[in-house]
Amino acid sequence: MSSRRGFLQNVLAGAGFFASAKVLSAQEMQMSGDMPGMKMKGKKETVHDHTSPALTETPDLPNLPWRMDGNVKEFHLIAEPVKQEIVPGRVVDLWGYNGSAPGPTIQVTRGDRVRIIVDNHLPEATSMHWHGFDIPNDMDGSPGSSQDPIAPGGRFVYEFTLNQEGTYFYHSHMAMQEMMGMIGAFVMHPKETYKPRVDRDFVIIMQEYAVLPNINVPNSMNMEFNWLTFNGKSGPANTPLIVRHGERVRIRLINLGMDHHPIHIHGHQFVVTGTEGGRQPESTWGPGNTVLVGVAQARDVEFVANNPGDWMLHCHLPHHMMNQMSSMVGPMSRRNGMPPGLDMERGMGMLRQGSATSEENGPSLGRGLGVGSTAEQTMSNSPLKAGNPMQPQDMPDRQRQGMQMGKPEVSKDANSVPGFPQDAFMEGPMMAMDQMVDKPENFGLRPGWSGFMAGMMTFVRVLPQDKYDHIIELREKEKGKKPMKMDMPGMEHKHE
Ligand SMILES: [Cu+2]
Repeated sequence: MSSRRGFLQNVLAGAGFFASAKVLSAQEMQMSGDMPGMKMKGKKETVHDHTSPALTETPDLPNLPWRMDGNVKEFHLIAEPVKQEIVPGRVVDLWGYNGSAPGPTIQVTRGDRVRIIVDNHLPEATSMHWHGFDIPNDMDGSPGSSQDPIAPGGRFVYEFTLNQEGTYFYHSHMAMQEMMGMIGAFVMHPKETYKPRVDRDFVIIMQEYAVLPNINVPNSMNMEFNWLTFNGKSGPANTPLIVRHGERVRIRLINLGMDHHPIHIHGHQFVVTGTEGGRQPESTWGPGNTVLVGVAQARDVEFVANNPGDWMLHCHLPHHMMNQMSSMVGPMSRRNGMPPGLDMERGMGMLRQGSATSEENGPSLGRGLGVGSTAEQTMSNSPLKAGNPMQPQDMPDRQRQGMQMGKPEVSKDANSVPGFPQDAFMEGPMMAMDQMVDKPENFGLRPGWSGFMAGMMTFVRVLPQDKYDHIIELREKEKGKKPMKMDMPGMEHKHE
């Protein structure tokens, strides 16, 4: 086995095939694209192939291209540090694959022989586990038992035949690396489509990060999280799921983090048609609109998009519908206002010991987690200045830029109501940034929408034909402006 692998590596390295996955051209991918539904029939494909399954779209993430080597479908994954822009202006240092966290989505068909070359460009050892795959033990990617970890700068070549179908994923089997982002979707399509066939097929991967203010690296030890992502983006930066009125839709939900997420859809009832173990028999399908996706689980849901409109799809944990939750820095914001009877220095909240980011005065996330927050804070949902909510000019330029900064509507006596404020400064006009997250898929949303879509939230936009066509047209124009994308050829044109 290992000598064959070594031989292969040499051949590939010699041929210069895999300096980077990005060298695979669109043409190569197209030529090797033997996936059902991907064949280009004539110049413009207008007719669906109703016997093969719909290809999966992963909003905000690319598909992983492949090449055929004989009868083997060959993929190349690079584990590496990445800069992931979670929302506009918030770039976080994560670890992922081929430039993103999560990594690109892999799609195969039942029966495929698959080879995946994994290069480790991380500063430490890693391993690649194929979650839920029925494959030989020495291909399982369990560090220390089925293989040695892949050393920094090293490579491991996995090869197996897949006789499964459903929603699977790949991830680093090093626990803290998982919390740095190291996962990607691995969809195994059936040879022939299920009935009823879905018209649209989406993947959403859920992750969570604890990123304290003024730092770009998540604290992977923390147990409470202030950035909750779908496919590496937090609302309102997610690209909505665009579907036509009347289409049957599948959404494949995958969760890898420290929390379980109850995912809820508005305006529709769905059925759970699959788990991380594959397809469920139709006799198990009961209607629902919220599905709990536990850690390391996948849930496929299907529904007919028979109710037009812009419908929220989101995790229903209240704290997962917010961005960047953290308490303020410094003694004034972390104690109960100005204490009476103290000298001016202390009364004003001047630091007497430690720094602004010390354990005592530093930023924290929610309740009792990590540095600086062993106790509940007796503080409200700032910013709080009696009767005078924070104004746009109070914000740093970077934040103000592109934000709409409308005034929240609060009653005259708001400050006298115990509990105020709750959402007044965390949701709504103050947080709206429609222009910052503008993209074709957001066209026509109600102005100010983005102020209410933080955290694990996106839309399923169920559109009449003309609106749908318009958005696809805008998307095409946008694509023309950008350099080459790594999507599979044929894929996005399929439904036009
Ligand atoms: Cu959640």
